[in-house]
Amino acid sequence: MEQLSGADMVVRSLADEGVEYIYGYPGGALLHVYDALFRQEAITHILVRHEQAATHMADGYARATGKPGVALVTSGPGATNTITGIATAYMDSIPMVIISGQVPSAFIGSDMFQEVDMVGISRPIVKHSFLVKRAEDIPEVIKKAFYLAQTGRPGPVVVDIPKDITDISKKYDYQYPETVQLRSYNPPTKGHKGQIRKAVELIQQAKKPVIYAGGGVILGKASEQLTALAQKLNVPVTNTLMGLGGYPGSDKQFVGMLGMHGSYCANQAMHHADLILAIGVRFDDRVTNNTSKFCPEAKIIHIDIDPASISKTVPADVPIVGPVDAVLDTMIRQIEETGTGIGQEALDSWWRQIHEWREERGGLFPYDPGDGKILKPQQVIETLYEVTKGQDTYITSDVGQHQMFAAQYYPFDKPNRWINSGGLGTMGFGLPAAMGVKLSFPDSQVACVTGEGSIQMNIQELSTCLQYDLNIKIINLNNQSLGMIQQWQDMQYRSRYAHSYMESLPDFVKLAESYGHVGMKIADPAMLQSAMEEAFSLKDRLVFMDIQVDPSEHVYPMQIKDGHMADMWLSKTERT
Ligand SMILES: Cc1ncc(C[n+]2csc(CCOP(=O)(O)OP(=O)(O)O)c2C)c(N)n1
Repeated sequence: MEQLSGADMVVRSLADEGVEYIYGYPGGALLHVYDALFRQEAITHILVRHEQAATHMADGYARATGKPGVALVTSGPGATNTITGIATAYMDSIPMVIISGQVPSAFIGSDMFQEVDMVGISRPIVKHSFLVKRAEDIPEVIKKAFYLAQTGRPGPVVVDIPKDITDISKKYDYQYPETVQLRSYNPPTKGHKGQIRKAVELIQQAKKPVIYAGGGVILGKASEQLTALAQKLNVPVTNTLMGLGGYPGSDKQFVGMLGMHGSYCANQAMHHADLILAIGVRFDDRVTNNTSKFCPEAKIIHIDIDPASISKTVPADVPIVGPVDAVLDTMIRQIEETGTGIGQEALDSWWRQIHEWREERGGLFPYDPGDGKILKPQQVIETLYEVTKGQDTYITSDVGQHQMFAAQYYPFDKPNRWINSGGLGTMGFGLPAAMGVKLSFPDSQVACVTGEGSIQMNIQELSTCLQYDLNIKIINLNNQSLGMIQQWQDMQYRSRYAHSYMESLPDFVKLAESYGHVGMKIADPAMLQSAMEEAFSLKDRLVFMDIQVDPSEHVYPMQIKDGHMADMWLSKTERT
């Protein structure tokens, strides 16, 4: 049998697992592993400038490819710098493996230099964690970590490895296991047929059905099944922020995103529905508004891989635990056998109502274009779509108004193309996530929609972009303020802008240039389209577009706190 050191086993196990990229940053506790990385070619290591960015890169890679992302960090501050990234992945159920160095086994608990209890600190935000005790265990632990990260409801897994265990002078038998056994971890492989039958019966009796589909459809690779089912039934579909692209955004059955900043049409449809087919969603508070007023007339079918998600905030009438693709396959087969059953007359009248809601507002997300002298953020996203549509484009975002504008105005027709931190809402996510995507899809367009607040949270990664030729496009919707905070301050604190105005901002053009990239500043609405076309034509350059937008713009609709789904502000002066 092949003999390898602990450090070499770590790297070989990752290669045998099929890992292509590791995003990392070295340190004392990891030097053996870095030496092993130096002596191999199977895996490409990307040297980030901050460990938080390593986790977001791994996360962006995972969201775009569907495969687990891998981050490698040293003990102590290296490990703690990953916490926000791990929590971001945990909240959105993203498969990720984080390998952290640890002080030598004999010194654990002695407050040694750069010692931190990584397993303890990360426990509430991981799917599982391992502290490796013997070098011989490394292959099996890594196999288990990947298995756990990507099966069932995916999530991040930490593998903490003390330095002595990776010692390059000691060798052990190496064999990467083909399978793993984990007692008491048996994620479901199919849904309960009887429950699916009950769901089909409810669908067949419905008069005002809506499909409410979330990130679970994308994670569960079930977009095809969702689209087939929705089109077979001819019912309206809404997506959560995490589910965008799970159903084609430009299809006529799509009524827009729902929830806090969802479309008038989607929120009305949900509120008045008599049946909600909830697929891979978690009835998040940013969707439901006050749960006691949630969809009063609706029966609820809830499909999810994670039994803990079912009836967590809103009780389900028909719960179905199982992988979304398999459950929908069975559901489609049953419907094909029995017919959709939905009465045509009732469905026609429901569609008439849906169209009325749509027309009443003049579209899904109408906005006031103003006098044409100042750029509106909505217009920037519409132009971004005009310039990139038809190409295979991935859009990442940070967190704030720009994120919501991107979600509302960029129709995503395919899954895995819209990449944002929905659950934790992590500013600083967008740039490194875009880098993880661009590495895996170098020929695709990758744009990061951001704000001047968020981009500064991981701006140092512009340096990594130059080193690895990550020629993404940064669309900075610069409103000179923490826009989403100011929106809330306008709406709830009589415009008392407590610490939400950025009195000093860098010259982003010079900043981009100093990192070796192209910077563009755009303030004139007439220049927007041509500037954006130019930026996207520079395929081998990173372009930072600093776009000056109307600082007084708000994101609408906005659900009214404690109301029902369809209680919304529709503009600064109108409410439902
Ligand atoms: C790490 C982090 N800190 C604070 C917040 C709270 N927060 C949410 S949106 C926002 C403002 C974002 O400003 P910017 O990036 O400029 O985007 P804009 O809203 O102006 O489009 C803040 C501070 C957060 N989501 N993440």
